Amino acid sequence: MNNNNYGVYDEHQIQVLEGLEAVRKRPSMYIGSTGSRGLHHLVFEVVDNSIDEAMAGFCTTITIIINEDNSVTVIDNGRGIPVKEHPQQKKPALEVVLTMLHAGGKFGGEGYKVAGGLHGVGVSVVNALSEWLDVVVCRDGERFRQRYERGFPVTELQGEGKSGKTGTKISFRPDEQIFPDICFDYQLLSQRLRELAFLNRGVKITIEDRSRDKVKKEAFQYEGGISSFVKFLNKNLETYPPEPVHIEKEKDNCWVEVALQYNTGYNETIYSFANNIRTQEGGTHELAFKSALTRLVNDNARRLGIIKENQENFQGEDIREGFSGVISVKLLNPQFEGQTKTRLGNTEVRGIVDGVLAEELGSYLEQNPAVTRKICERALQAARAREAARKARELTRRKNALEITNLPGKLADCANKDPSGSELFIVEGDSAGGSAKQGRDRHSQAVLPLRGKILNVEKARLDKIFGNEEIRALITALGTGIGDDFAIDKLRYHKIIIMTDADVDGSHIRTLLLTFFFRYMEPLISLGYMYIAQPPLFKVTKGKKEHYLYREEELDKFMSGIGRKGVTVQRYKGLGEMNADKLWETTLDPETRTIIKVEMQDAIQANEVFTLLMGDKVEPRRRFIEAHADEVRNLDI
Ligand code: 0RA
Repeated sequence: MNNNNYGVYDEHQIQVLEGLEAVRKRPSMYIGSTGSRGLHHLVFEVVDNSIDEAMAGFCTTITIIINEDNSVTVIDNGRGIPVKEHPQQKKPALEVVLTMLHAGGKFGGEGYKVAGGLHGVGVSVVNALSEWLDVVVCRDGERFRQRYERGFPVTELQGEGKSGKTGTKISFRPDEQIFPDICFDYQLLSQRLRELAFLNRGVKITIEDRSRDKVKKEAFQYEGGISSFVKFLNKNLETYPPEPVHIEKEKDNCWVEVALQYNTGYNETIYSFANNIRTQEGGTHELAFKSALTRLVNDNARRLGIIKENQENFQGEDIREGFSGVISVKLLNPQFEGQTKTRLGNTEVRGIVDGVLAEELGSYLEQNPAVTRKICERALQAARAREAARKARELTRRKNALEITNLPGKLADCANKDPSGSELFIVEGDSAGGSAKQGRDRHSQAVLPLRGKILNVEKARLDKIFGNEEIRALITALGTGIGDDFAIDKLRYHKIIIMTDADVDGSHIRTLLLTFFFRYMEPLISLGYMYIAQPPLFKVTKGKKEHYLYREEELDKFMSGIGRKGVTVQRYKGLGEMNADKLWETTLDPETRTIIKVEMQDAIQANEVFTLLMGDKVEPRRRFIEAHADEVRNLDI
């Protein structure tokens, strides 16, 4: 494998090899994991470099292709990676960029370079973790190409003749020695690429999937930038003002861009970004955005006499009912903090964002009195509703205290009362629930069936979920309470296992449950109590022998291994098709089953799918107050 072109190993080259060797030895240090997330990180790493070219003003189109052999190609029309000899390294700059750790950074001429988190580790990491990587650069009137294997150059940098264009094309195949499962998720890629297109106004980003029977292709290009993003969030909803408020300004070397628009729904949706990275945990930019909005609306409400002299200010949440906003900042040295390194920590950003909004949003509100009045009156309603909801909640809490020990009737509890040895299966559908109740180990396994249909119909709104009897049963069964009342020491099972069908409905229900747990019982996930069951997809019978297969890909392989004669294949469409014994054997038995632990990232992604993709299908949310009023009524009966 050492067929690289180095005649002599000088110090630098040895360092290079050691660097890439370190990446291959401990890939997770560089890309987070070698699972699906890490795999997709490779693509984003290359795309980030193209985006840097776009941010620097040199690139207008980026194309991402998933090829038939599961390699990926990223093409941009930026300046092209420099190819001339690097003065210190004495070899082509291209080779330096592709083989030296952290050499991805532009030589001189800093743009808003990303630092921190897992981003910006450099294309050399992608190179090190690829079975092969093929790079083509058009630059200086010529076209160049070089090929690498597992980080080592296996050809010289070759000229391929004249070219009038500029740009970079990188194709790579992730290394099977590093990544156990090389399967790209089109949805995951396209969601992020759409986001990047919103964040980088005008850049055309195309994604194409050639790895499946049906070729898929989408192109994203938004002249409105993050205003288009806000419109996307508010799609199909009634909105005001008709066009989002759009603010952009550079201050003290920090580029601030904000877009916002209200809708007549009740959700608050804020997306914040720093250097194109979604800051899931918020940070100084988001805090400043919220506090400036609160202050400005309160000031205007007083000025317009909507808040009277002796009345209290609106709270932030009152002002953000039905609010959709996006804030994107770009700065030189972003500090990413927090559990998932997605909170912006730079303290100077607070004052900058506050200043920009005070000026720009301040004057917008003054100059558009009709919109401002509408925003203030809306906040006034929300404040009143909040007060009423608080009273209703207090009432239900007192009532609940009296009947706290009542476990739900649908729950088939286990005999064991020690949480550390107890499991709860949350099962989709009554019939599967029935099989699970029969097939389980009654000592340690409890079963709670959820009526899938009902949940599926109501998936649109989280607060409706509280009105759903099945979900209330789930909350009671777990024993912890929710939200502010959540107490982990009351948890009745230390394994909570979601078991849904392997179809679209099943995946919706799983997404919904994960989102629910993420928002209201987050410690269940972060402390590692949540799991996903893995029921088989196929039963293959040959003679008396039965085999269970758990993945789509396994079937072909398996069938060609046993010969097709006298073989029947049964596809399980739902858990309900399996009898109790088989369910135990394949899915419940702790000795033989596989269950997958839910990671925070899974939940964050579920939440994202829920808010972003389902956000456009939502029906108007029932008021919080109504949900609570219902509870009070039910309890009175
Ligand atoms: C190093 C320096 C410059 C650009 C790039 C690398 C670069 C890397 C990638 C990766 C994918 N597409 C890319 N495009 C550019 C700066 C070039 C200059 O100063 O002319």
